[in-house]
Amino acid sequence: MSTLDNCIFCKIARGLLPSRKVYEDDEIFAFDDIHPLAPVHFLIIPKMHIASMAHVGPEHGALLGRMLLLAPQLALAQGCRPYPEGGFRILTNTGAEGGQEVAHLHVHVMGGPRPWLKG
Ligand code: DGP
Repeated sequence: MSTLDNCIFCKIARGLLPSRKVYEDDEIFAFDDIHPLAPVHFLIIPKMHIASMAHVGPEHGALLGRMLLLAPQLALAQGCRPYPEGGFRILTNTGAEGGQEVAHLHVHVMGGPRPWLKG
């Protein structure tokens, strides 16, 4: 599996940096965001280093599909109320103008009672 030595999310996925783990399997790791914008706010990442959504290709289709399929399941497990009263937001910032700060592909999953800090 390709990882980058100087990537904080590669280190978190490998357990070299602490995080509050939400989920883990062979390919995927999920953990609470350190600066939550909502009562529930976690990140789903691939364990392999992919810099952003601008770097994905057809070979990543199954992995991305699995990451997205996990979101509703994990959102409920982390305390989001069911659709339609509850729900959640899925967001992936990409590149500088897309607001991406960490150059390792991650899907934000946010939810819980409003108001939230943003949006
Ligand atoms: P983005 O702007 O989409 O690249 O969001 C990066 C998010 O990652 C941001 O909401 C804060 C979070 N984050 C950054 N560093 C760490 C860390 O070391 N641990 C955890 N748990 N989250 C982090």
